[in-house]
Amino acid sequence: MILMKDIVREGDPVLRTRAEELTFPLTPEDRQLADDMLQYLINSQNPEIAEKYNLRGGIGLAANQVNSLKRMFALHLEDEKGELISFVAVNPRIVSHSVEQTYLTSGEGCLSVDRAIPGYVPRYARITAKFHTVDGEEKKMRLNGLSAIAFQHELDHLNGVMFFDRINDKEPFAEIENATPYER
Ligand code: N9Y
Ligand code: NI
Repeated sequence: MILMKDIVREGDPVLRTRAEELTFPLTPEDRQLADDMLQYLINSQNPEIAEKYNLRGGIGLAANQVNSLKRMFALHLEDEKGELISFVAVNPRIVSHSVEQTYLTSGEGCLSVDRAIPGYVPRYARITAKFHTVDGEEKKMRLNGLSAIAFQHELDHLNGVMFFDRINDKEPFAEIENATPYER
């Protein structure tokens, strides 16, 4: 079971390192890691379990954050239509995206960052993503709203990028071109 002590924090070089592509079939260890990452998110969103184990709630988790440079991340969230978006993405990529941007009006946070960093983080409003499941099956998915924002936050982790890298440092709340804000 992944706990907060297993989550790497800001300053650790693993968060600034590009994660490596996986080949199929995954090893039993890599499958276990995928399961554990998704389970962390599920547990962290369950009030009783989160309190018992002191888990900070999350909707996404990238392998870098648990000190592994494997190209995979987990997402577990309910989108604006009330649909459950829950999967592990292996070797994910964005194959196309909208010109329109979006950003969380409340800004972003990160399980690897123990401080609040104010500012808008520009993201594509809509993306078409491709990735492999843990079984090696190729998936193509259109995402928008919160799920698109979260996918981009996680893909950034796999590339060694942190959300605050994308904040305008002179004017953190400067208006973002072509953007429709996302109110959570
Ligand atoms: C976990 C992050 C990923 C999200 C940050 C912005 C988009 C993806 C995470 C810190 C604590 C709160 C939590 C969060 C949330 C957001 C919207 C609606 C409901 C992965 N991480 N959080 N960040 N929750 N809940 O660092 O989930 O934003 O890389
Ligand atoms: Ni993060």
